[in-house]
Amino acid sequence: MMNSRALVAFRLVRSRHAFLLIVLGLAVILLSGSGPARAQGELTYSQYRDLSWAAIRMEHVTKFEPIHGEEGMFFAIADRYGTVQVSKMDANGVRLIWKSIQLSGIPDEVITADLDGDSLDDSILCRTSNGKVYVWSMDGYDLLWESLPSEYQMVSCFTTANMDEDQANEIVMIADNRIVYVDGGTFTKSFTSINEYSATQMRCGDVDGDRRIEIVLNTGQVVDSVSGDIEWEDETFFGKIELFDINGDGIPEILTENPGNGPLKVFDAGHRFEVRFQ
Ligand SMILES: [Ca+2]
Ligand SMILES: [Ca+2]
Ligand SMILES: [Ca+2]
Ligand SMILES: [Ca+2]
Repeated sequence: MMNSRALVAFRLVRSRHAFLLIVLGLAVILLSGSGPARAQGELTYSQYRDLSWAAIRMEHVTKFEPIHGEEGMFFAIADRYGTVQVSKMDANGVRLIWKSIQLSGIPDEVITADLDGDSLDDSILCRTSNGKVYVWSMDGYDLLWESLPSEYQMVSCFTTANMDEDQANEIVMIADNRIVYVDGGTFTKSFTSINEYSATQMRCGDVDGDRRIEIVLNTGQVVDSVSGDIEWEDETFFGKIELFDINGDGIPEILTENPGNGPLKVFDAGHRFEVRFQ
């Protein structure tokens, strides 16, 4: 009797021991697997490079980081059939996350932007051939704002920048040849220029270091953001422009080039001359 009970107890201990060993073994497998599994979620270098090139070079493609810190990257594509689609790319591939409603017109450009002014992108913006602008939240893809159907015939370019005192950035655009600001927090129109402009690309920045933001147009005008008047237009820019502080002095230079062929020109707007790198 005692012997059999001792045997049962021994078997019980042995089976518990085996059970603990199995649990321990599984834990080791899971833990050792969790390292590589996490790493596998991130994009490969070539995935990231290909996505970046497409997003930088194409006006119908833009990319953004997951806003809750997940692995991978998101990108939005504005297709010719009138929708904006968001997909997620990671090491496992690409999967569609969200598709917009049918938009009015054919998308001309999609961008991501920080509208609340905390320096982190929070919104996806699209302008279409019908003069419509749409804004969606990156967190849930709610439609935050759309311009009224007959408000503008044509929105030829847009960007975002803080054009006034409040923290929210403005949507800055050329709508029916006038520079228009729409507050990115309330989506109310806060400025319409009297002068008309015909640019197809615009960038905003304090390009002369006077602590007032300028609007730089690819037609060659540098426009004061408060009055909407031209500050400088001695030079004709090429088709594409970017603002970039190329010498690190805190004031962005105006970089301009033609799509396709031709040279780069760099302008110092403060001194109103072309910068020569020689
Ligand atoms: Ca933000
Ligand atoms: Ca503002
Ligand atoms: Ca300025
Ligand atoms: Ca500079």
